[in-house]
Amino acid sequence: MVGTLITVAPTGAETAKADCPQLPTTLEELVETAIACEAAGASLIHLHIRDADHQPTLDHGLLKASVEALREQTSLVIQLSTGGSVHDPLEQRLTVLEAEPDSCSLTCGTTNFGDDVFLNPWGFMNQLYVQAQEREVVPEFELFDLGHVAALRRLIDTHGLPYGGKVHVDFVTGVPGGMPGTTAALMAGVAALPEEVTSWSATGIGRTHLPIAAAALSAGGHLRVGMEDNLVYAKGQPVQHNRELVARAAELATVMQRPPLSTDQTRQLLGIKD
Ligand code: KMH
Ligand code: ZN
Repeated sequence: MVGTLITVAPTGAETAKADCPQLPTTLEELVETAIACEAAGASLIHLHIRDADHQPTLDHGLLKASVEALREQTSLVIQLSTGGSVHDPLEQRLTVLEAEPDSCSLTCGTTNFGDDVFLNPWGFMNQLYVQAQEREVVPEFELFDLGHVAALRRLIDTHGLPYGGKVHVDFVTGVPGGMPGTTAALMAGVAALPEEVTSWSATGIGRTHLPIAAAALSAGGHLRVGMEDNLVYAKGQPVQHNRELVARAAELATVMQRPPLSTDQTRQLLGIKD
């Protein structure tokens, strides 16, 4: 497909609302953000939600309400994070799919994450993989490191293809402890991908956001942008709204002759059910 899938990851689990009041944390803010980002060119939303105190939560009722509100008010593909925050227990992360998203993240291995550890043991990945197959949810495989590519190979060999028959991966680069946000590291990851992979995207954390977007576009990849990954638009210019990052990504993609995919085209690309 010649166009570009633009994913927006608007909130994440790491930034405190107190430190960044423009971070969308309430359902109202999330819906407003999603509508604006869809209009700017995003076709998929990678979602972490917050509770009434703006703290990351995996509460089932809140997840379900968020999925329903976004489904009602946008046509975005809705991807729930199963990564949560580094403090979320594995058992609770396994309940996320009960909220019936279109897609879910599935990180292919444990990684150092700043001063913390983002835990994804083999047994957990397997349970999530099978649960996604059974619930007809399309996983997006998050690759923070080259070793995660090997784990993806092992998952496919063990369980066959995911629901929908497509394999989409997202390189999350530039996390302190994971693969660096450099073109060389990204290209090493792309070169190592299993042949079953049908599409890939990439994001760079912090100052690697823009260079990784440019590298991904030039190599035929898709883009993930958003305040989960980057809070600075340019030097001295904090991001005020996720729309700014999506609009810049859409502009870059269009200049590269790969304009943003529509939500229908993204559903087709990823094998999401209608
Ligand atoms: N918040 C990170 C610890 C995911 O969404 O699946 C994990 C994360 C990955 O953001
Ligand atoms: Zn996430």
